[in-house]
Amino acid sequence: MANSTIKVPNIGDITDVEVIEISVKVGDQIQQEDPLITLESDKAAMDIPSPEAGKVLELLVQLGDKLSQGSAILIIEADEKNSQTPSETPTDEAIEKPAKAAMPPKTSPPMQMDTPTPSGTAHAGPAVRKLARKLGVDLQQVGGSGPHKRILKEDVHAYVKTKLSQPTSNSDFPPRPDIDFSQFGDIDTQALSKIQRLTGQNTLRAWSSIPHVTQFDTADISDIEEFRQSIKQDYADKGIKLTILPFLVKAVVSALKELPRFNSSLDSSGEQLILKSYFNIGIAVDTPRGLVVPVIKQADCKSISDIALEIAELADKAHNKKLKTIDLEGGCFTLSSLGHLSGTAFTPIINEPEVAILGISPAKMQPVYDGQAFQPRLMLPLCLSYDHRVIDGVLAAKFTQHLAEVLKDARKMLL
Ligand code: CAO
Repeated sequence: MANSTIKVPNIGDITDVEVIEISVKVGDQIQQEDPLITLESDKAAMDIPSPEAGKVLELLVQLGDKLSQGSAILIIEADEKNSQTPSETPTDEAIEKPAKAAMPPKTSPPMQMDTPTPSGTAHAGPAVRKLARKLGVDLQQVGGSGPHKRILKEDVHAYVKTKLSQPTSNSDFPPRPDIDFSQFGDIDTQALSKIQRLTGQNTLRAWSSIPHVTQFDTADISDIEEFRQSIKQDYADKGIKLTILPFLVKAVVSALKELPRFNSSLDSSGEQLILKSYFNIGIAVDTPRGLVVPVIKQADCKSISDIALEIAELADKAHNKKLKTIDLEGGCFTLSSLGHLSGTAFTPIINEPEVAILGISPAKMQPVYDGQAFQPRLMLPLCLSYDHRVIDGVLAAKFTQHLAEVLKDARKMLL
């Protein structure tokens, strides 16, 4: 048995790299490829594995030492099998040879390099790095709960568990690193409701898989609003809350009839377009538990007051957790109104498998030039997001133009 000095192998062009971890102690029996120390430069961290098996006789480095290629790390008493043949004798020269994994071409980064992220280099010991490699975990994505944010085995296991419990997505986004926000100030952690989690999954899938474009336009609703105000109280006396929304539902039905491509869905292969001859309009309803979209079935066959009643009923059911699956199925097109709140425009996310959605922001009085003078008109912002695989910009412009026409003169909805 021979004593051998193990030295830092070829680690690329970097020198004076700090020892941040020592993984063995005097007396340890080590195997070939067992990590001995971890070096960390300002750009990366790397494990130095043992090129030979044997027993550690003496440590020649301390934490904080700066090492370069060829620096002595420790002395081992090499195992017998290492010294059985002359070619395998662990002479200093043989041991100085970089381990297989530590032999990058000059132009390549050194072995086991963790590329840095804006949040810094991953701090982890060799055992944790080994575990991460085994599980295919990128340590840059794992938050460290050990001293100085060092990543522990438990952190790697927790990361894997979290990843496995997350819904899969067809996107290739790199996972977001966990951040301990409490280091910056007080925090309060709240679980998302089931509706919020489902909405999150659905909107993420739609947003990542559908090429969205949003067409903005305005509609002059002065006359409709004047009409609505004139009959609103009568309807209220009959228990019907007549808002602007039922008029918008009717206008959308008219536009869907005019431009049937908006009343369609792509099949799951994305190669066939399914055109629908029914007119079911979803209405986004905000509830304390999240957003739900009940559907007004056969809106083309219903009067404005019927639709007003149904919106009120569905919104009431949504707030009281009374919606059934049937209330939420079969939509062709969705209307999302933030009209009672504020804002000038927004970009709604398509309610897949539909191909378009209309967002409504609050109507505002605006000066509109009629060719001779500016007139005060109540202008309603329209925000039409559409699936560019199915609808092109010209069609989208025609859709909002049609909406604007029928909303300006409600009689056109009857045509
Ligand atoms: N411009 C001006 N006034 C508007 C308007 C608009 N775009 N939209 C609604 N209004 C008016 C209504 O006409 C009504 O006026 P009156 O008091 O004179 O009758 C008033 O604002 C209140 O309307 P409302 O909000 O109570 O009723 P609604 O029929 O317009 O909407 C509902 C019902 C259930 C859709 C709505 O309450 C809601 O939940 N909206 C949120 C939808 C949402 O969250 N969308 C975003 C999805 S993306 O996160």
